[in-house]
Amino acid sequence: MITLFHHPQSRSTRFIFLLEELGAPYRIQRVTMRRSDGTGAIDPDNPHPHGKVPVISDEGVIVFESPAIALYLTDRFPKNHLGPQVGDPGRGAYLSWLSYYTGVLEPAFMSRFMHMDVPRGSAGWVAVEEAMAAVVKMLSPGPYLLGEHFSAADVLYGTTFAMFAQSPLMPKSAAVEDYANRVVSRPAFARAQSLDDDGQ
Ligand SMILES: N[C@@H](CCC(=O)N[C@@H](CS)C(=O)NCC(=O)O)C(=O)O
Repeated sequence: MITLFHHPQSRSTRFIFLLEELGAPYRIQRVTMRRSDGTGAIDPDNPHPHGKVPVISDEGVIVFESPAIALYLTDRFPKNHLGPQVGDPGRGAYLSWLSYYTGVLEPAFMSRFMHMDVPRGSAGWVAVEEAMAAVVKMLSPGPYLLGEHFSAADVLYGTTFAMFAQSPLMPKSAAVEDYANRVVSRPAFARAQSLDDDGQ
């Protein structure tokens, strides 16, 4: 049984989506967290080193950081084929785009949010336009990031793009909008939304 340490409307919501897609046995443990408005506090029951979410526990095995959790879960629950397994030629792209999510894409958005130029050649990430151009290229021909098949990478990217759809931080792209809509119109996403804040 997987325990998802969760706070509503946060980066952990997308892991309810993934766990629903995987058909994995799980429970949600709701935790408090520090919020951007200065309210909230780290929950002493949260095993994350900084009190962040998401975190999972698989019978005491703790995994944190979204790409690591996505990879762990798709390896652990391969039945619904949400991540290429070891030996599959698609595994390389899967690992690359999972890592890219927190290594490049999120820092690119955060740099833009902070009005910070990305120092070329020394930062490990790139400006948001350059990152999004790479994503758009990956989405052609689509329909998903890795091509034909929906994967846990789409859970990370699709939910992020849906959330930022109206944000000035996000370069406008019809391909990205279509992709985000495709991801969040999945039934498991709707189930996750209904479980997000159910007071467990
Ligand atoms: N790099 C982490 C980021 C996790 C993260 O920052 N989560 C936010 C919620 S969306 C959080 O826990 N904030 C509370 C805090 O920073 O103390 C991941 O992708 O899993």
